[in-house]
Amino acid sequence: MSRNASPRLTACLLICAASWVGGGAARAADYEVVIHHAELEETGIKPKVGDTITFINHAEISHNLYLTYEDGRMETLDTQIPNSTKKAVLHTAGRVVIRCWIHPIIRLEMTVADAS
Ligand SMILES: [Cu+2]
Repeated sequence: MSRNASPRLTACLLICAASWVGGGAARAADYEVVIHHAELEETGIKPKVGDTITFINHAEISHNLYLTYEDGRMETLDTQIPNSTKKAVLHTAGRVVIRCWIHPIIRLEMTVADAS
């Protein structure tokens, strides 16, 4: 009995692992947005829920970016010194506004699509 159950379980695990890995790779993308002196690079990207945005500070000053989602939730990325990176995983569909606590002139807006 256990000789029959074991191959079936193994097959199931392989299929599950393949769909998880494959699905994950297809769903989640990684985008990079460069911060120049006092502006965020306009990328025109169209990210989805679960995608990651890496902010790269190429300015000679520190920034402190924060994301505001359409439902009002906010995420602050903390102080970002020159030549450092910060990552944000987009967790809600809809409009997201990215601004800097230190430099209110900095603003980038994007629309996050559903994951599916
Ligand atoms: Cu700033």
